[in-house]
Amino acid sequence: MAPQPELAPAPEAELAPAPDVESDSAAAAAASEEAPAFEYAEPTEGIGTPVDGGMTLPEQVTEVGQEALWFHNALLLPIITGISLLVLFLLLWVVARFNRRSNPTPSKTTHNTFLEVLWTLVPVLILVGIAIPSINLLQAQYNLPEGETVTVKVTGNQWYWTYEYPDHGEIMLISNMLPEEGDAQEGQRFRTDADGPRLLGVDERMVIPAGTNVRFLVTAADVIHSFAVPAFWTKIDAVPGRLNERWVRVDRPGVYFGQCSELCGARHAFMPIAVEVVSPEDFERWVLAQGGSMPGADAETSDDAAEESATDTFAAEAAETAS
Ligand SMILES: [Cu+2]
Repeated sequence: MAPQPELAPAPEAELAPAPDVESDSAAAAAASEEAPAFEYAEPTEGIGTPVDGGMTLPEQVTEVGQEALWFHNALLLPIITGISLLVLFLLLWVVARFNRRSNPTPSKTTHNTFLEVLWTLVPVLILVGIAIPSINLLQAQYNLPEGETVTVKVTGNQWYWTYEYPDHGEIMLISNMLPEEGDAQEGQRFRTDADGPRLLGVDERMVIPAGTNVRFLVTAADVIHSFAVPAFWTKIDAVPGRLNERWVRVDRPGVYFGQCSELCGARHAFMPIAVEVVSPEDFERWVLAQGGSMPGADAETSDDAAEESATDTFAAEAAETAS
């Protein structure tokens, strides 16, 4: 095995602003102090992680992914299998039935209109039958449904990922692969089982809320990378100077792993992706712990408070009337 290339210099120190330096406003400082600590969850084996000896597509945790998995398993695979078996049968039949020994005087027929129409029409119908659900599926992957959306800007770099949350107080994370215990330098954090499988554990995970539409804006800073998380049915190129878009909605909290899927240089194999899906409440805690803020947080809180007190008054009045 070739020796592993040198570890990319951790860009954390220069790029990530220290949280206490950034908090110039007293409010932000107070918020980050009050913010309860957020702890990463442990991955569940087999869901969002690779499986030993796994052959088929992984379990899907998005609606689009489940639809795509159905499309592959219930529609494409049976059709492919059927066509392959039919062609194999025809070949064997021709070999056995029409060789020189069993068929010494071959027929001189050259055209059969019925057969020609049939073998043109049937493939066309099969292709149309595949194309309709296929186009719907393609469209579903790109058309972000209306409603609350969390935007994450994903940037591929040689050889790490950065995640930005433009609507949540400019949170920016630099996600590097964690080295194995033996490879870690003195004092450097190394991977444990709680971080995930070998070559997939990262120091900073992307965190997104469950049951919410999440828009990924994907780009790259140097060469072409590809942002791929198999359990989300997501694989999209990260191209410098271009912004590619995909959306997911994951209802099941958990940790989901992926890898850069476009050959991008010496350490291409060492830029994993780890996405942690948490409840919306935990997402808010995480945002605050990162020194960010929820969009429209102030306005919403006062509105909610007003609404709540109104409801309380109404309830009290109703109770009084009832008694
Ligand atoms: Cu890459």
